[in-house]
Amino acid sequence: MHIRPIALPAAGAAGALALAVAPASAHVTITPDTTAAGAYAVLTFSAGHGCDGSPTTTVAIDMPDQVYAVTPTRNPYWTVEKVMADLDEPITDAHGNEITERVDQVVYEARTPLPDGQRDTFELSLQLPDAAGETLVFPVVQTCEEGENPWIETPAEGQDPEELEFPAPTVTITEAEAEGDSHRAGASDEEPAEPAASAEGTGGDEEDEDGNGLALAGLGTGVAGIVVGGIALARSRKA
Ligand SMILES: [Cu+2]
Repeated sequence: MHIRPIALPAAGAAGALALAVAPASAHVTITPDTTAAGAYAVLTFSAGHGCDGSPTTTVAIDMPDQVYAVTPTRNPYWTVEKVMADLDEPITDAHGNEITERVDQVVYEARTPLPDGQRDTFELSLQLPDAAGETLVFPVVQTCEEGENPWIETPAEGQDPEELEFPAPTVTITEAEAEGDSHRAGASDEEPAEPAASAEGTGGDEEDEDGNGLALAGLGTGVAGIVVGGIALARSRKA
């Protein structure tokens, strides 16, 4: 229903390639720049056609419950509005701020309707939840001058998603990236071993034990100055 034979004259190699992936690319889809758990991602939604030939006037994107904050990218052909919803219970974000509402929906409304046969994209910036393996569903209702396409279907247990007429676009979250752990990654990449890296090679607790050892050695001498020095050294090593 969403693949029109009339699209084929765009033949050539590109046309053949497009045909091979047509069922997915013709729908409303999401291209994420990252899928890593907890990462800040830009999700690019694309609408590849209107409603049975009618130009698109509104694209309303529902946010999954696990997403609280969204920053939509401006698009000169559309106005954009965030529809907020109160949370049942306030939550505290990573900066310690109390959050009482979340973005429930992002609505793009066309200043100039998007003609059928042309595509446009809508970018949403948001933090992916720390939920590797979970699939986020973003139901989209595409409204046209005549009719609408409710991209809200999800496959039933065991059902082939390709069978759906109006599948909701989704993003499946993958394992978090090992960012901020770069020195560990370096250690396993055969870079010159730093003292900390070699300590890790013989056991993760080595660093703490070093610190305790210094403090105890200081106590053993009975000289207060050395104890203080040992503690200071232990602290500086931890920092
Ligand atoms: Cu389609």
